[in-house]
Amino acid sequence: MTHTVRSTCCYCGVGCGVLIHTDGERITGIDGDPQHPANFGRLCTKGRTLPLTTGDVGRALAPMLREARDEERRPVAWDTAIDTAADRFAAIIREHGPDAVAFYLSGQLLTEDYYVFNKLAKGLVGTANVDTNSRLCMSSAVSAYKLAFGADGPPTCYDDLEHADLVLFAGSNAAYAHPVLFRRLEEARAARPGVRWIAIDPRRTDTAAMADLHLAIQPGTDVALFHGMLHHLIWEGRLDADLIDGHSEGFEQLKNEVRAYPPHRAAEICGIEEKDLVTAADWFGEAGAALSLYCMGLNQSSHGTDKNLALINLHLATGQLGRPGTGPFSLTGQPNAMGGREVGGMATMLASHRDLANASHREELAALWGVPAERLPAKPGLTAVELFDALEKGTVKAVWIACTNPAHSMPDLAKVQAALKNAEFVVLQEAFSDTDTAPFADLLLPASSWGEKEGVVTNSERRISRVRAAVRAPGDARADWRIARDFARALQQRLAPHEPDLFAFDSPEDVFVEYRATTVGRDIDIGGVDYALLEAAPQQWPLPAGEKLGRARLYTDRVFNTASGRARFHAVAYLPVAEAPNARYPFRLLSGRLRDQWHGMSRSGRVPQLFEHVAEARLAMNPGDMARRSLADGDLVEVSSKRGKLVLPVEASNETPSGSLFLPMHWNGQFLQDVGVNLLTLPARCDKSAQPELKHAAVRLEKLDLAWRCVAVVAGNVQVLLAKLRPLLAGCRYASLSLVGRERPAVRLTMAGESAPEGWLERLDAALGLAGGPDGLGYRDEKRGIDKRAQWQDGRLVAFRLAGETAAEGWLTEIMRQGGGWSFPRPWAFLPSAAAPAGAPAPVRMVCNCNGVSESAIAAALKAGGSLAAAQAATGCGTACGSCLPECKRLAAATLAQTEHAPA
Ligand SMILES: Nc1nc2c(c(=O)[nH]1)N[C@H]1C(S)=C(S)[C@@H](COP(=O)(O)OP(=O)(O)OC[C@H]3O[C@@H](n4cnc5c(=O)[nH]c(N)nc54)[C@H](O)[C@@H]3O)O[C@H]1N2
Ligand SMILES: Nc1nc2c(c(=O)[nH]1)N[C@H]1C(S)=C(S)[C@@H](COP(=O)(O)OP(=O)(O)OC[C@H]3O[C@@H](n4cnc5c(=O)[nH]c(N)nc54)[C@H](O)[C@@H]3O)O[C@H]1N2
Ligand code: SF4
Ligand SMILES: [Mo]
Repeated sequence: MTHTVRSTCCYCGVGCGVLIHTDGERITGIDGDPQHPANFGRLCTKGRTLPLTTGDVGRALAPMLREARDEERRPVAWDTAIDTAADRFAAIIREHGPDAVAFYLSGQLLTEDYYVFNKLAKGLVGTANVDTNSRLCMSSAVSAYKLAFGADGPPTCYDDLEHADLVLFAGSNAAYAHPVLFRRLEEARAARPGVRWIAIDPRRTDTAAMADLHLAIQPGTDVALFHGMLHHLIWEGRLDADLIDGHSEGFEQLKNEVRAYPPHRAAEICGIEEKDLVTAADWFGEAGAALSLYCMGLNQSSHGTDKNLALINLHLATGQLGRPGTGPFSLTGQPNAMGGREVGGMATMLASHRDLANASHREELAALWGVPAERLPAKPGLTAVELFDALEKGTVKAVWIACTNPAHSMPDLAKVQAALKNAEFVVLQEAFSDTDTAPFADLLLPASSWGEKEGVVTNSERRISRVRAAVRAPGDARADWRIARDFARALQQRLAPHEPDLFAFDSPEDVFVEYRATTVGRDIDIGGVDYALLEAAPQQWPLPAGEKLGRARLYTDRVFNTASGRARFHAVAYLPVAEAPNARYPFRLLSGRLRDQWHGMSRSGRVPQLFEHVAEARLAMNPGDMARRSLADGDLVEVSSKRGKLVLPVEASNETPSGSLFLPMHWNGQFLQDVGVNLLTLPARCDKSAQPELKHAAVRLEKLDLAWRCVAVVAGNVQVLLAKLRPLLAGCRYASLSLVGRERPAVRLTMAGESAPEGWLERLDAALGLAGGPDGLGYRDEKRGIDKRAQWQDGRLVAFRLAGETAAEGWLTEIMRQGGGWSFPRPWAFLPSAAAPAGAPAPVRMVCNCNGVSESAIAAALKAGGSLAAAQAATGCGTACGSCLPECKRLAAATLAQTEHAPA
């Protein structure tokens, strides 16, 4: 029976509502929920392709346990898995105390999952060693909101996107990372002339390219910029005296601090023109409503909290908050980063915005939980980086990791790998079985995932939405809240058998009801919320019992959550990045997101069409820097920092400023020979938020001449092929996997080394089934080290593998991408040159992924129609999810300018 289930997208913090279509067994389709107030029916590329990521392949299907480190894991029954885990944890806790164990969670867990884990750690075990990947993501925003306003949480809502006259993107590439919000902003700007955008980003991102003013600051200099802007506004007298005098404290100290940042000096620190800084300040000061959207460019810094505070200072000083279209709006990254903060899902907080250090907060919570107040830790536990350090040192002996992939996403990965190797017992609760963390797990627990689980998530605007199951989980996978509950009960039997069952939950709703009780009377009071209400319509917090609607905006009355009720200015000083470029490591390495991939790609990396925007890992470099170093597109380089090195091809990028390099965070050991960018990053962190400086590391480059290359492209079941090819990556100097094509997708493996590794080619051919057959052809020139194979089926090229001479890979790959149609003599597959034979399809760069429209098709339609609107009507580009609209607009500007200047 086909039916439709309302739920929420599991990717980003926009929190789009979705309608999942199912035949009862499988998820068959998806649409944006027209009624959901985050997206009103829109979805981005990632959301639209979610059904393609479901099914059994690649999933963790049964609990897997190994008795000893050098053994293979073997499937076990759930009872055995839970009892073993409880025995191991209980023994360690008895012998070494509660702080010898730790939990490492995720902003992608649902609120109920998160709540159970936190109660388990803080209320049962009595440790605050429960941190999450939000430490790598939102913790600077949390610290700054608390310091400035007295409580965590953005004072803003999505409606503000439509009311803002000035939108300031600070360290946010919303065009890629929050696409549906970006669509709303584009529409708002189109509807209301006079709306201005400023983007602050060292790179010329799609977001920056669309802005009216792009401040391409030197990485890490945001505090100087915001202080310079405030200096100018103070000088111009554009301040809100009522807010400063009547509702805040600390302005005089800030004013003193800011004296040191006249615009010319601030601009010099930032490496921008003084006039641009002044323009930005003027626009901010003049705006009827100024809204800042900020994200990892501010947070992921050793001064992340200060960057946030300096921006909040600007809003407070000019009174740009508490009204429609105004406010400092921290965009959350993960779908439930906010929910994690609500339930106290970090080492530095307790449930419902309570503080560990506050004795009455501990007593309140202990009473609600029915546990002795002394059990609740009074001091912060280990934050992410500290937690893995402690595992390495052996002070923490067991770790429970859920819904995150730290062996890819943490900084300084060599250390994290050593920590996971050194741990006595590692539990990993994962939906997929092939992640970079999985090999370290002594116990791998299969989790159900999107489309299979129930609960709630809170998006960037404090809005709680229901997440609902449409199908049953594959294999033996179980819901995260349930795994946490079963383990918690088993552990309680061992540690506190005489206390009443602390985890008497029979459903996620039971958990929600208990969580709700902890919020009553707090700033995030959701006493008026239940599942039924959320199913009718998602709600913003706070929403206390008796009220009908959540609060869209906070601090509208200028009363803040501090003891005095006043907001606090913070006189922070600008400090440079922790690791400045130097003679040995002259480049700054930046990292961040691609439009169509999600983090470690365990989900998005299964969808061939999500590789069409960016096909493989490449290090983006400014063309001028490349020319100075005699580097050409595709050349292999070894990029290294003090901590590690990685071999990758370089790619010319006008987005990347001279002196900087950019590597997407996504690529990892499932797609590359090594775990990716975080081999190079550093563990330095913000002293207020403990958030690491993932965005800036000093690195150097060395061109490599790896003479022996091999390229293979093979069509078929890409999941099966990926699994077969992954073991071939490790040990190569350079190797990269990606997916190619759409209707007849293929896997592509590129590899380079000094020579062919012993037996590697034979293993490759065996994995790909290229060992021969009637429709296959081979070519070998042993003297020159050349070995090529190709295979056809029903007149189509279905596989080729070139070793030792790979020049023809470009056009052959293009043929595969376009379905394999072959109209040449077969031996032409072994032509030595890069030039495609006449009749071979021209290379296609896909811009619009939803409708499959290429760059050249858009350019042709632009030339024919004379406008973007005409091109859209002709090709459909950018008319589905709109993620490619910024790129379409850039193409239109370039193509139409060319046609105008072309001689008639
Ligand atoms: N497609 C996609 N969307 C996602 C995600 C994904 O994996 N894929 N992940 C989600 C998550 S968890 C998060 S946290 C968000 C992240 O969303 P964003 O923070 O918007 O994305 P990033 O690309 O990490 O970083 C944003 C920008 O910060 C810039 N930057 C680097 N250093 C500095 C600096 O010193 N100052 C300033 N002002 N800018 C700097 C980078 O050049 C980059 O363009 O995205 C969410 N959405
Ligand atoms: N250099 C650099 N490093 C970064 C960043 C950066 O910008 N630069 N960004 C940082 C940021 S902001 C973030 S948020 C982190 C993200 O880093 P991670 O949290 O490591 O990223 P994911 O790959 O999303 O990991 C989530 C895991 O949970 C699994 N999973 C999916 N659904 C479920 C489920 O329902 N239950 C369970 N149990 N598992 C599930 C997925 O398969 C996946 O392996 O990376 C950080 N690291
Ligand atoms: S913007 Fe895209 S990824 Fe984010 S919630 Fe919406 S559909 Fe999902
Ligand atoms: Mo994040």
